[in-house]
Amino acid sequence: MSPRTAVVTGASSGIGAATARKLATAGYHVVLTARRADRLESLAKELTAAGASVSAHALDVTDRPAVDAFAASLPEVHVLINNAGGAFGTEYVAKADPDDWRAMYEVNVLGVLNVTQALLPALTASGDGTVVILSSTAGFVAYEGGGGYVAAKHGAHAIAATLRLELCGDPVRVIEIAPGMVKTDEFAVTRFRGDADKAAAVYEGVAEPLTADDVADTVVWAVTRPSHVNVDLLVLRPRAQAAQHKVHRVPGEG
Ligand code: 8X3
Repeated sequence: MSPRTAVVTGASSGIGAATARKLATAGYHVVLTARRADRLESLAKELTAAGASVSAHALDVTDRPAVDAFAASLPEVHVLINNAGGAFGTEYVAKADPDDWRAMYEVNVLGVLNVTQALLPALTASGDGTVVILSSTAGFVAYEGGGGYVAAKHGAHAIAATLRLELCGDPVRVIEIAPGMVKTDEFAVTRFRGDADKAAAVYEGVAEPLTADDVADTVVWAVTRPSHVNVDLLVLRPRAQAAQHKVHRVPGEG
């Protein structure tokens, strides 16, 4: 039997790269996509050398014609991991730049729409498709300075919830994984526009924030449940984070 094909967006780093690695280990043919072709190529090389079946496609999920061309190039798709996303800026609503909000809506909401729409025919034709949307706890709770990201992730949650209703009766399940505090190389640095000190302060004193591997583990667990089992929505946080504003910090930790 040929391996099932899984497409991962934002696969060049963080949760996307970790998920691609684990899907490859689980026996999937993994199609790596992200904007940064050089990083994709090195991940593809690493996985191929380890015996995995992978291919790499440079792709910006906000570029619809490129997404359509990418979809047309795939012979089959069984699993789509909508992971590409990000937060840009921490300004309060009163001061936020609409361009940042637009960019967050583009990648976190329209990016998911673009790729999901383009691959849905193939996912349905597979007879056993799975769409995963990596949302965030920001899809459920607001916090100061989070405005544009919170709005966008509420949008990502809305796509998952709506699509699940609309696909009821079709052979495609829709899984939403909503992580809380995850320490990755890039998420907070991007949010703080490259300010590594401010990014590090997010995790200060937190003994064990989630890692990209923790989230990838959960994504792959959900995807590999039997086809009739749909993990609708899974919220994942570190033990030290009981709620968005309730984070246990110990000086010297983290
Ligand atoms: C990232 C989690 O708390 O920064 O999606 O919104 S949070």
